[in-house]
Amino acid sequence: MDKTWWKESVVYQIYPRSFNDSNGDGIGDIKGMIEKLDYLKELGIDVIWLSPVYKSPNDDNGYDISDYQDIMDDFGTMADWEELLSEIHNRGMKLIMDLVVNHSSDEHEWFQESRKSKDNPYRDYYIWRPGKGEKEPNNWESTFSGPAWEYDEQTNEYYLHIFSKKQPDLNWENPKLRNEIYKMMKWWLDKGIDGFRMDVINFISKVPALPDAPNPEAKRYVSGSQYFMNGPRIHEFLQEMHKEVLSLYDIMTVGEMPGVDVEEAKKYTDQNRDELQMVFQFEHMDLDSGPNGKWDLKPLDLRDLKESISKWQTGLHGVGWNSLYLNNHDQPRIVSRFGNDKEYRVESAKMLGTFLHMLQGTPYIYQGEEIGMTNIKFDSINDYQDIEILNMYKEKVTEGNEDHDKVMESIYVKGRDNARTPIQWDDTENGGFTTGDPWIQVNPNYKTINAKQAVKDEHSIYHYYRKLIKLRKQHDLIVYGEYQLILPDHEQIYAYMRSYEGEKLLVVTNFSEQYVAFQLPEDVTFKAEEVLIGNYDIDGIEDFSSFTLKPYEARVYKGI
Ligand code: TEU
Ligand code: CA
Repeated sequence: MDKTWWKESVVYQIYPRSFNDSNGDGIGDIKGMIEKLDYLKELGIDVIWLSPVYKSPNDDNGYDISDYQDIMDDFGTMADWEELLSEIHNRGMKLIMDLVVNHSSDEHEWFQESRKSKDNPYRDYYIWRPGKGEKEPNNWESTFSGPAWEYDEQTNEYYLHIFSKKQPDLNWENPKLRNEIYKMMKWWLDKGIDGFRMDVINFISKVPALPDAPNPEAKRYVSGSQYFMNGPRIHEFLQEMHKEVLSLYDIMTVGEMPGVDVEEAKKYTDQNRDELQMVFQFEHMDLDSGPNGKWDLKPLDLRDLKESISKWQTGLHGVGWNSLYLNNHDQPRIVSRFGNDKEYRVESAKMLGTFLHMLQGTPYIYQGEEIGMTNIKFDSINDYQDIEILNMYKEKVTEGNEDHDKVMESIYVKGRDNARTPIQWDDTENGGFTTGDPWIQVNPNYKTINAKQAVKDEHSIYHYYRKLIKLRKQHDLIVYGEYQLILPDHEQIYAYMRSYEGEKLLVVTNFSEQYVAFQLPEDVTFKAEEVLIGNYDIDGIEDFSSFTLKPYEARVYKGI
């Protein structure tokens, strides 16, 4: 397997609005980020992924871009951004930017032109269709509730929007549009950035006929994802992008891809195919949902997690490359989700970190994960800010007849705002995030959970993460080793081996709050030589093949 810097890096995601506010307007900003770069360097981060900071009316917190080549006023100026880039580079870190090109904002100049008339030169930058009688062109549902089509009076046609109606989908069938995007990408790369995280990039090629999706339950709108996820021309488009842009730079690329499976991911990430380097896949994030989607709550069965992760670990080994993540700005906080944010917050956060960071792939840490930040529970729906949550609530409760309490419960468990409350820097008012009124309320647990406390306490999650990151730098085994699952049917223990050039790693993690006995299966050959890391004190290596795990305990042995 080829060795490269992006396989050996650890990435930290910044969600700008909630990171650090430097001027007291309640909104995180670029100057605020610069203030915290030393904190990230200390943590051991190699690459920063910055969620969108471009001009945007903020219908979806910056994922609706109205100018790809300018900075949002809330966040600062282009000069601030230039300073950020050079301060990141000065510290030996890299910066990757979010690339949101499945859709733009409806306030983008291209769309303003596009909607003017059917023969406007920008008309075909977007996806316009006449209605079917009084109805939308097809029955697709928007990710953020309601139809995926919006009627526009000016030309008596509808435009497609897989996300909000302020996020019209761009028409990748149009070579002019594709060239504009490539030009814009080069403009950023020429400024010296180190790569892109590509938003829903496997949605850009749609089945041209845009057919109705099967609808056996006769719902008003249904998901049309089979007609745009991994669509007919997706690999062609990515190969073209690679040729025109990506191949010209030594950069890192990761494609966010809902609905991608291992076979498809091999195609996207096989370096001989010249597409991308890695993908964010969603399989492990969907395991605690029932058949009716993310709001349909279901407890995690650890065996499902093992099956899924193992499939990806072995499937991409030697072919493509994995991304490793348990958190981002779209997911609830992992310690509240697969861990226990009450009695065992510190233990379970460290256990989950161990589980993830010892796998093969490039690890992503989402801001606040390194201090074990938890989900939020606002009493009132009015305190939530996320368009997905608000639209869903309106559709189900305000306009529908679902139970308020039941819907609030699903928001408490799965809502995206769980991950979007401001970073808790210290125990002063608003967690030191802002001196003003924060755009979304700070989690009241900031008095005990905050970065200042974590940095001071050598037993904190923060210092444990530092160690996990350092270990990856010290051992090629952790980066490149082959993965082997052990105890596939155990309901509490997730254990696996890694092996590389005669060295082995045994990772044993307890996903429960019980004391559980671990016994190394007889057909696994391993002899421990040292304890690499663990979240409880252990004496030494003597009992490595048979021991009792404490609640949420994690142990990593290195040996042969
Ligand atoms: O997310 C894409 C996506 O399909 C989901 O993760 C989805 O937004 C959501 O979590 C539904 O439950 C990307 C961005 O990460 C997300 O923040 C944006 O809202 C979305 O694309 C549109 O740009
Ligand atoms: Ca600010």
